[in-house]
Amino acid sequence: MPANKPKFYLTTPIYYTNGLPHIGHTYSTIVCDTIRRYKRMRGYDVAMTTGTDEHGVNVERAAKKAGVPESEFVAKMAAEWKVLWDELGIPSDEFIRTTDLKHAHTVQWLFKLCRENGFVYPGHYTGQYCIYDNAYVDVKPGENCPDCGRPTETVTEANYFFKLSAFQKPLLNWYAKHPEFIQPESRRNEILSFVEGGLRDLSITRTSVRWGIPVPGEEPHVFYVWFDALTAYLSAVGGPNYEKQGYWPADVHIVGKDIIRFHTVYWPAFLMAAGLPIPKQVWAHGWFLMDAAKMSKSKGNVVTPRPIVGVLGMDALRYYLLRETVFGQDGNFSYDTLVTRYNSDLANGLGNLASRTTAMIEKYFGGSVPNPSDATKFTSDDENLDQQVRLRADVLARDETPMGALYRLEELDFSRALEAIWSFISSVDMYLTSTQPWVLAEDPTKKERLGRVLYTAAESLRFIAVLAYPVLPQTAEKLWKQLGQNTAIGSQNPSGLTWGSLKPGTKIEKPQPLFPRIEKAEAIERMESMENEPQKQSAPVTPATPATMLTAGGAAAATAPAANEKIGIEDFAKVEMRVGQIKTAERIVGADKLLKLTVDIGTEIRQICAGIAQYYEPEKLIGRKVAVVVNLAPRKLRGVESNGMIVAASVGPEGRPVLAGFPDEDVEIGARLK
Ligand code: ME8
Repeated sequence: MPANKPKFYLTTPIYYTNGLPHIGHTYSTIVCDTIRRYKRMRGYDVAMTTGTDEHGVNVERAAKKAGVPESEFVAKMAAEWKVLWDELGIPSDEFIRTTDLKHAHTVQWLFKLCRENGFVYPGHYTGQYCIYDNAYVDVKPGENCPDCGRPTETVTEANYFFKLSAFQKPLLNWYAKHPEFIQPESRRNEILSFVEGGLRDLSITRTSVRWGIPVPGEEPHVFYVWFDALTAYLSAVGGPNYEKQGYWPADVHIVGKDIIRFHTVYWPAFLMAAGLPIPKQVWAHGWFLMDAAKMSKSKGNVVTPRPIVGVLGMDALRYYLLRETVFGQDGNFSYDTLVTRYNSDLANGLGNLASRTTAMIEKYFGGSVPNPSDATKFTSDDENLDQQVRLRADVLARDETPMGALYRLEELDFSRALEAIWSFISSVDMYLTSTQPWVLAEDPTKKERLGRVLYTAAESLRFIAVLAYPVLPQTAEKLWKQLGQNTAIGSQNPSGLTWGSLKPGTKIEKPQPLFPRIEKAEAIERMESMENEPQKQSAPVTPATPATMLTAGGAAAATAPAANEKIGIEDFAKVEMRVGQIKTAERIVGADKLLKLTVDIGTEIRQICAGIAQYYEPEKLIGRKVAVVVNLAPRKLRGVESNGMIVAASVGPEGRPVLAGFPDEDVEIGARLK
């Protein structure tokens, strides 16, 4: 990988830990993951941060109600969030908790800079506060929060104030100079008129709350949760040493429209006061509604992702959320439309095109991609049809025309990008219907023509796989493999797609359905009954697992059963562990924790990434025998494919990895551990 890849940094909101993720949170995270995959394909070195916002009076009270210390309460919740993202295949590159020490240091440093620059002063605040939104609100005592409608509380306390009023002009100048900063346009107008209306100084510390980051030397002051939480974006990529990592300023903060003001007014003002770079863009998407109301835990109208993923798969959820709603606008969620989309667009649309094409190549050409003969010569009427497909494919893969899916992805216009791809899918379907390859197959003199038609369909599928990958990563990868491609689809640059690159003779895989059709009523019933089951604990409550299987950040602990839950021997037997020998080891540019290893496991040499770079010198690992989980599905870590896991003990509070090994006896490479 070239060392000079441009960096791209994006973030989800740092979610509150007072509930578990629902479809709304999942949407923001899926959006970020889609952008991350897209940008990686386009050659960027991308980092994505998500995390948990764990301080504040709300958490203080929730922990009290649960009868546990705050730290225990938030640790359990944060683990749940992290596990869910890992399980859904959308883990962040940086998962920041606002209770992390490195984060506390960054917040205190930011405050110090703002104070040294003269933008902080002591005072007293009396007014109404909404503990749910963590916002000071301009209402009278006894009135409800104008944003969420819940009761407000009167707060009187000594605070440090931030001179937000001094930033009215600098902010307006910033918005004028960077019209792309607030997206979409409608939100920009809303913020402009808010700031033009004048800004009042903001209390950024609190003395009536205990559960927060202390203001050094000023106890009992703790930081106001938004001063704290926003800073997490910066702590995740180096904090005071952000320049070393090179990801700051963020390229885009993806947020819901509920928190746009904090991100486009407070946050740039804090950064300006401290003299730090301002993020390039804040993109506020709309809300998912249930029965016309915002889906939210407090209203009890939430839908969670696990049942949907369990019944229809993660790609179906990703497709539905990104296709159904224009990015930036509100959307309605319903199981009914979800299953309708699944059956029409995924099972009948993409799934059907893929299976009919691969099945015909299997049947008529023994599973080898046929030769298109001269792909540039178009003579007969039929061949004009070929040309049309080819031209449409070329347009789809362009980023300078609004008809191109790439253009739409670049604009974060996901629904139209998908619309363009799906309209191409139906034109390829129509092409097959008009050319009737099954009729051509009956006439041996038409064999060449038949080959050309099926080549055209298969090559179209290759374009579709690459272009759909950011949204449908699992499906695109399956399709890619079905087309006999053995490169990593995630590193294909879609703008480099060239018609005719699919090699004739390539062996395709046996056709397998990408999306089995599903009966609507049954699917809905299954999802609803799973949704109504009591929430299953999926995260280990304490991280006291004795051995961690290491890839990045020990993600394997993610799906471990709770400490007291027993598994049967048949469960253990599913994990295939073998003795491997490390052949090469190198650091990965831009990933401080990871080493890229090649490991001989007896039958083959595997590439495996392990999160041990901070504890092991690569040179010293060569020749070492290790325990390897060999039947783990391959995954990408920092853009590098990892095909297995190295087993290590996790030692001490930091979880220092110590490689499991065989120092006393000589063991054969490839021997199974049981
Ligand atoms: O606000 N539709 O955290 P939060 C779409 N901790 N998106 C939704 C949604 C819905 N119905 N409900 C939630 C906080 N979201 C703060 C953020 S950032 C420094 C601190 C998404 O857990 C959306 O992105 O309440 C929204 O902005 C975010 O979750 C709010 O998450």
